[in-house]
Amino acid sequence: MNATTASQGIVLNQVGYLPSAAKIALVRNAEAPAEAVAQLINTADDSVALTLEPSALAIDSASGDGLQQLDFSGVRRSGSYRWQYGDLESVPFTIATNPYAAATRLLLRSYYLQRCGIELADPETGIYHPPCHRHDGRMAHSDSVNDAEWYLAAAGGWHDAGDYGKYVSTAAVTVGRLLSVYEQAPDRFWDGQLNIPESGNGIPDLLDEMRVGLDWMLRMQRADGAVYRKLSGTSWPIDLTPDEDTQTRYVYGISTPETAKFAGAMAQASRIFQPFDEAIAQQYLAAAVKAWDFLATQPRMLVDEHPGDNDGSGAYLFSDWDQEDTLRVDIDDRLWAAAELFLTTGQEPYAAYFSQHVDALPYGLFEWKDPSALGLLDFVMQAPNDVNATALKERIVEKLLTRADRLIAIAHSNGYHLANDCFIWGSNKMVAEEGITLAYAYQFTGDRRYLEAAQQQLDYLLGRNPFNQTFITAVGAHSVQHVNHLFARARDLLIPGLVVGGPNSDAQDEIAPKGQGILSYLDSEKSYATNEYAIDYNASVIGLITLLESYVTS
Ligand code: 9MR
Ligand code: ZN
Repeated sequence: MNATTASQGIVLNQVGYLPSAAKIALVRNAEAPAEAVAQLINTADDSVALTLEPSALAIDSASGDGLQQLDFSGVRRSGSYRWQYGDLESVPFTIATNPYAAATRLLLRSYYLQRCGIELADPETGIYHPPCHRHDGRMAHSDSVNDAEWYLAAAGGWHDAGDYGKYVSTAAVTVGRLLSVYEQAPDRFWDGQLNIPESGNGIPDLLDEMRVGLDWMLRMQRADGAVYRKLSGTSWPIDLTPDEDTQTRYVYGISTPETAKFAGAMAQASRIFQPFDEAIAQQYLAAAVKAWDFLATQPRMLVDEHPGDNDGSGAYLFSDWDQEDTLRVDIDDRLWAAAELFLTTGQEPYAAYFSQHVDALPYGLFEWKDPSALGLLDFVMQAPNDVNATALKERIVEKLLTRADRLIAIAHSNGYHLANDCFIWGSNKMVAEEGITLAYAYQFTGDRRYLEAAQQQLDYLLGRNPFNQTFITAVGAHSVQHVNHLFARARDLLIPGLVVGGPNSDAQDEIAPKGQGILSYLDSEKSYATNEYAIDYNASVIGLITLLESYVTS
């Protein structure tokens, strides 16, 4: 195959489509073949299910690809199919009532494989490591409550990403996104779904897994309610398995953004765990209130950061690499906390903070840099409908639709119909989150244009992209192979169900091509800035899939 043919092909969602979904495959860079029509072939008996003339060629300026659409949304019959157009062929894919069940399970199960402080012995994949990081952690610096000799017992939780650091910011938004979709679609998550050690305890496995993150976060709270930001070593544990990473691990300073995110996730968890475990629900609420009360003593954003803090772990703060305006303030974090505390307690002071600040913020992209959108959304979905709340909800939905309309315009302006045109670190998570916003726009209006655009964000992540590749390990016919993950690299493992960061023009790793937008991506285990996995990336993709599935009524 020469370079030209490598960039030719038919790309689509390799996992498949719900019967009612919009289904649009893309023909890439075809030279006009002798046959004028493309054929959708049913792989069961090689019969032709549909013939279609591809749409007129359009050049996608983002990738340089010449693209033609094959819109087969009208095909609803369950089965296994592939597209053929001249010499070009797609991978086989399905149309099914539950096409994403296996992928969702792998995506969810990945958290179990990321657990820290335990011996990992997974009966399904055979992945094993002895107990790791049991002595987490020592204080990195003295502060007003604890001195540097202090040992803060904070074993447990999840390794954040391909490295073994543990961070409150990503743990909180991961729990936040997943509990939010659980609350809206509880039937999609059940006990025994994931085959994890807690399966069979009467509690949905998703909630059991979220407790791993929540209970670790509890340990990161200081006696006065403030929350420490992260726990990690002082150097990156390259080539080491988790148990081989025996360096001393440190707890780094408190901050108001992390304290607020902690309060948001804990308050949310409190009401969701209430029917299952009253005692833990009370504990989560007490922790959330204590965090909020600490914030009340600190009206200004505060971050206890010292030189060298980021030598062996990520910053997750305003930094050379992350310069969004929302990282200069903590009002976005506090808004999420206020929303969840109000929804859980019904108490006035939280409602007052929320309604006083809600107009200061747009409906943004939910992530560690700005979690406010989840507070807005959960308020719309969960707040009781009294007069005040109804008016507020209308304003929030308006904000959301303003964003969704902008997303539709962006999606129409590029050939892969991406609602995100900002290719920075973690762009895949941004694509998934914009898909979630579009999905809610559909839910609030019934306008299928939003639903179709939401679907196309998932299609991109699952293979309809310039790489003809899914961005999730072990999902789809051509899945990402060389994920940047220290454990996987050290043992040459394929850990299934990991979402990677995706195209990143800054390509800080000096491995992926720089400055090429959607093409700044490389499936290389060395490309930590485009091909690393992180817990929050998985949460966004699980959220998008769950919403798309939950809208299907027939
Ligand atoms: O996902 C994070 C992304 O939003 C930031 O831009 C980037 C640089 O600060 O960091 C990403 O998170 C990484 C963390 O800093 C260190 N461990 C791996 C994380 C995923 O790549
Ligand atoms: Zn560990």
